[in-house]
Amino acid sequence: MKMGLRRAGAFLREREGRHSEELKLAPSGFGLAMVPTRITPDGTVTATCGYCSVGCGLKIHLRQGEAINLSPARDYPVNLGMACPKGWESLTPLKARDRAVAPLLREGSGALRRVSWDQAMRALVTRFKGIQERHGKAAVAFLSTGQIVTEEMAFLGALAKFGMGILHGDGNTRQCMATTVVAYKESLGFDAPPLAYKDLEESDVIFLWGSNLCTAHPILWERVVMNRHKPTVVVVDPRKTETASAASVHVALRPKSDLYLLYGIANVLIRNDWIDHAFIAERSVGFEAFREHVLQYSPEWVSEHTGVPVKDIRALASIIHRGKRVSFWWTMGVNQGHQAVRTAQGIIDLALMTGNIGRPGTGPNSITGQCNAMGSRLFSNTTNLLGGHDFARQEHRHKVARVLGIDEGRIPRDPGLAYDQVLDEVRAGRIKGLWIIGTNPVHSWIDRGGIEELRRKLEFLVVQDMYAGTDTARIADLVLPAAGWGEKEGTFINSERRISTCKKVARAPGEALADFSIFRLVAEYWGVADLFQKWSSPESVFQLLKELSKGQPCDLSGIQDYAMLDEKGGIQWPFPEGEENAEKERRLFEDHRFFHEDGRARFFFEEPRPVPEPTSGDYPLVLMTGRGSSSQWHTQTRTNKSAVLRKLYPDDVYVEMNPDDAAARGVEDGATVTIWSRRGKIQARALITSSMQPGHVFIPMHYEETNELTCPAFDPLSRQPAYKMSAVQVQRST
Ligand SMILES: Nc1nc2c(c(=O)[nH]1)N[C@H]1C(S)=C(S)[C@@H](COP(=O)(O)OP(=O)(O)OC[C@H]3O[C@@H](n4cnc5c(=O)[nH]c(N)nc54)[C@H](O)[C@@H]3O)O[C@H]1N2
Ligand SMILES: Nc1nc2c(c(=O)[nH]1)N[C@H]1C(S)=C(S)[C@@H](COP(=O)(O)OP(=O)(O)OC[C@H]3O[C@@H](n4cnc5c(=O)[nH]c(N)nc54)[C@H](O)[C@@H]3O)O[C@H]1N2
Ligand code: SF4
Ligand SMILES: [Mo]
Repeated sequence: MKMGLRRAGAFLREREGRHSEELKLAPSGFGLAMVPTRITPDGTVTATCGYCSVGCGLKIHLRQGEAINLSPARDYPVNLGMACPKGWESLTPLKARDRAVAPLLREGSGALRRVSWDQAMRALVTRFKGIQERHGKAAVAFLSTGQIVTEEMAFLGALAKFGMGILHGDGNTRQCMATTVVAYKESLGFDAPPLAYKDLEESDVIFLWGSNLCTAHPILWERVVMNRHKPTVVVVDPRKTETASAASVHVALRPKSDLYLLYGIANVLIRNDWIDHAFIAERSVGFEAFREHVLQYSPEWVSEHTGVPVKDIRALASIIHRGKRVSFWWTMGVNQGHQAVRTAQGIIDLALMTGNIGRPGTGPNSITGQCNAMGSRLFSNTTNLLGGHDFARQEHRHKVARVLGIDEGRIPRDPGLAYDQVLDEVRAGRIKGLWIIGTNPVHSWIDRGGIEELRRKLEFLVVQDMYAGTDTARIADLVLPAAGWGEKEGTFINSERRISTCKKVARAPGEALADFSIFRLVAEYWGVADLFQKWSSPESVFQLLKELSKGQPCDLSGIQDYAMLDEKGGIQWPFPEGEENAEKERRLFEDHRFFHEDGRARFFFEEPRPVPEPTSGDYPLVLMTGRGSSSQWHTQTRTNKSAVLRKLYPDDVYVEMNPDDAAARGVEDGATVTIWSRRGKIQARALITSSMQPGHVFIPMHYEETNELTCPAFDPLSRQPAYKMSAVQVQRST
């Protein structure tokens, strides 16, 4: 460790020397050099938006290398000159007053005190190493994010698992995309969303399943609007959302009855022989068993479970049959459930049995959530070994060790525990050190009361965030101030597998550092900098990621460098060496060859299981949670910094409820109500609306109260939390 510290001192001095020019400019003396890379003649750079997974291109207008304004990029293939309110307001949260500007360490007195980076790093290393020495390597874990650049995710994953001996690390993508990952891997052989956004313009039938596209992916909805084929848009959602209101057909099924509906539709398709026999016979495995299974799901029986009329179930099958190019898009209404993987696979089954895959306007298409959820799925070294590899496969460990130039013995043989299991280990007293990066679980984790309780069990909690005032940073022992989007370089991967760049167009405040630089410092102080000599800058890491991806379905090796990504407006994977046409849209499976060894896709199915927390006399209402408006982002650490965005949504928590439920409780619109579940009790303002079915209520996830109510249930295969259904009661507050 001594060695590590000495080197670290040298590293800091070297940094200061290297950036002396810029240090004179930066008031704090710490921000990294401005690198106004690849500025176009009009004085702008295009950077990918740092909020949602649509990945819009934002044209940043610069003065002396620093951002002064932005506008949506017109020549960018994703958004074609459009952006939602969050995108327009991207620069505002950088200037917020509660930015974390220096490391903070909790003193004996309990207060957080400003310390130097050297003190912060010594504390991190001493405390985490001490815990590992006393309780074993597995006693320290990390929880990360889908909102930092791929190069940083890969660095964290490699540093933690190959350098620090950490066995368990997971990301907030578990809350979001884990279901899709398992579903695609099992069904198609790799975590490979087949879509190109253009498919939204080319379908004649579009199913949006458990997706509120207008609110959560507004620019993808614009792409639907651009569709010239007068598509039939079907929205499957218990709520009449903005998206459902704009659709041709709204299927208001009962919460978590999707599996029945999917099998009911499959039943009608099979009984009418509306299926693609050639595709099924030549390109898939397991259809016979699937057929046997769904033949039990008569429309009448399915109607009883879903509340969807028999004639509507038949009509949905008929819509699919009549469609020439049918695409199915799903998000959290599917992924966040107690049987989510099988539900996602039910959607994939429908696409496979009708041959709606590998052609324009088709596909079983999962839309990702965060700006870099796809980067996290492939390169965070959590569920997958770097580059979409498998920890359990010797040849994969060997390849990764060779590319990184490290000893193969450093690579664990399994991916480690999932998010909820990490927290269970904390509860059991076996994990005592936790490093949280770019996520705010005290607000966002299911049943947040549970997680606050865990704080007492931890000996040392490190939180690395842009803001010192987040719910999670406030309970940390050590806060590491991070630069945010716009203050650093790297790449994101969006929902259509497009890799594109982020730009450094602003200085991080005070002593805040890019996550990348923080990971470099940790490597130095931990004494493992030797392992990361090749990891000198985001772009050098990008070169490593290219090498790691070679031969994988997500091969990026044909992309030369960041400049090429900029020139082409991002590039979709796969783009192997030798591939020439970067502009071509890359829809997967055009040759109907899937990533399983035999090249065939698989059918999966399962008996629907009862919901984990059914309603009852004491808790008669179903609580659903999700996105509230296009101007709010998650736990609001960023979006609530913009006065413009704040005007576009209610400040305080509200609950949407049906007029009948409100009347039965004597609740008037705007009244304060008390809502309670088996876990907690909150107050909210009632918003009475017929967009809710009787018996259902909805609370947006953006308010810190919401997860006091949610029921900690998980899909057993993906371990994704089932945020979409808990049992509650509502009463007028007295
Ligand atoms: N403005 C904004 N945009 C965002 C985000 C944000 O915070 N704010 N977050 C991003 C992220 S990380 C994600 S993951 C995506 C999420 O994007 P979405 O998944 O579209 O958003 P949600 O509101 O979580 O859930 C979608 C819908 O699922 C419905 N639903 C609930 N239960 C069920 C059910 O049992 N069956 C079906 N079929 N539907 C059900 C809900 O009523 C809701 O309308 O959004 C991304 N975009
Ligand atoms: N009830 C309910 N709960 C939910 C959901 C739901 O539908 N219902 N949805 C779930 C889903 S899909 C998701 S994705 C999660 C999201 O949950 P979180 O990940 O907790 O939400 P964010 O607010 O995006 O948290 C990101 C944190 O990273 C910080 N940050 C931003 N940029 C950077 C950076 O570059 N570096 C560092 N170090 N920090 C940065 C932000 O300030 C913020 O504190 O919530 C989940 N929780
Ligand atoms: S749709 Fe998503 S990527 Fe596009 S501007 Fe809005 S938040 Fe950013
Ligand atoms: Mo998400």
